[in-house]
Amino acid sequence: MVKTDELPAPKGEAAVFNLKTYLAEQKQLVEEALERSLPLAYPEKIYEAMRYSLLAGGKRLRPILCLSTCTLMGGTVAMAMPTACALEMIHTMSLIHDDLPAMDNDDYRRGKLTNHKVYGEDVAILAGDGLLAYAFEYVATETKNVPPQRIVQVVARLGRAVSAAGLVGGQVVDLECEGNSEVSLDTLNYIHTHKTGALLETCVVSGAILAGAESSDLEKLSRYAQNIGLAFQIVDDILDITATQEQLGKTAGKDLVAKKATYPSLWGLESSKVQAKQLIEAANAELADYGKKAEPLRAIANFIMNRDR
Ligand code: GRG
Repeated sequence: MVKTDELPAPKGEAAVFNLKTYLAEQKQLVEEALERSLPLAYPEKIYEAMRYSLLAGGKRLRPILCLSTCTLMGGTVAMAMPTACALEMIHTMSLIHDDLPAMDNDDYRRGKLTNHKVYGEDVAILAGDGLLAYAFEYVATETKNVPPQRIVQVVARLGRAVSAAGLVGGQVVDLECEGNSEVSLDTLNYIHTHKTGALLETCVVSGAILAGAESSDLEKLSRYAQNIGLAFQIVDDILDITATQEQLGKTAGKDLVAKKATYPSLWGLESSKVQAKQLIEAANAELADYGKKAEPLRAIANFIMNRDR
């Protein structure tokens, strides 16, 4: 049964009904697929730790973006679901590692104790590693009715997104900038286009590749994704200031305490909102050629702007 009340209520009247229903249905499909993707096995401890974080909820935006783009480009949900699950495994791995004491050191994530708080740092590191490796295995072994050359392209994209050219690179620069409130806009953009944007772009582009999209479509969709990726992070920085721990499911107000450079610290809250809105408009402009079919991607972009967690 779809529990729509578990989703954050988007603001804006027109968006409420359709978007909420769409996201709730897609989320439910993803939750069921994730539950099936990782059965408990021996050694139970590591599978439990992996499942603890993978099945802890979250908005499931990354898999939903992958599924929505695949269907927009003429593919099916079934073609994209293994990749959608893999993207969530990779995202979850990055959250587990990000929360470790050696990284961002957080006690709460998705409204629950972080993985290392429950299983210890050693098992949490391994749970992240296990999810990362399994993501690649899962795409390669579970993707059906898709030409192998498209699957290889998706695997390559996933690898790049998590590599030093993606998440890892963004995280390293973020760590280097710790305690430095003089970080330039270029550096801040580098951190977030890599830490947050690279995986979001891979979600969108992978869905399109699986459906056999033309390179002109891939280019438009990449630009859509880059714009929503940056907007997502700006909103994340705003919510760190304006939302509560209950809303976010993780510690709020951390950026201010750590004197971290953020978009609001560079631009102020109001200008940050304006910038995020402009990025969402630019993202939606990339979808102009697809008419009504692109409604889910437009709605997701608007949701990213208006989310409250
Ligand atoms: C070990 C290969 C490897 C990489 C790890 C730790 C790390 C390198 C990178 C950090 C990446 C990171 C945590 C970026 C933040 C992205 C972000 C804004 C997460 C929050 O995403 P939401 O709001 O969360 O979609 P939910 O819980 O809804 O899924």
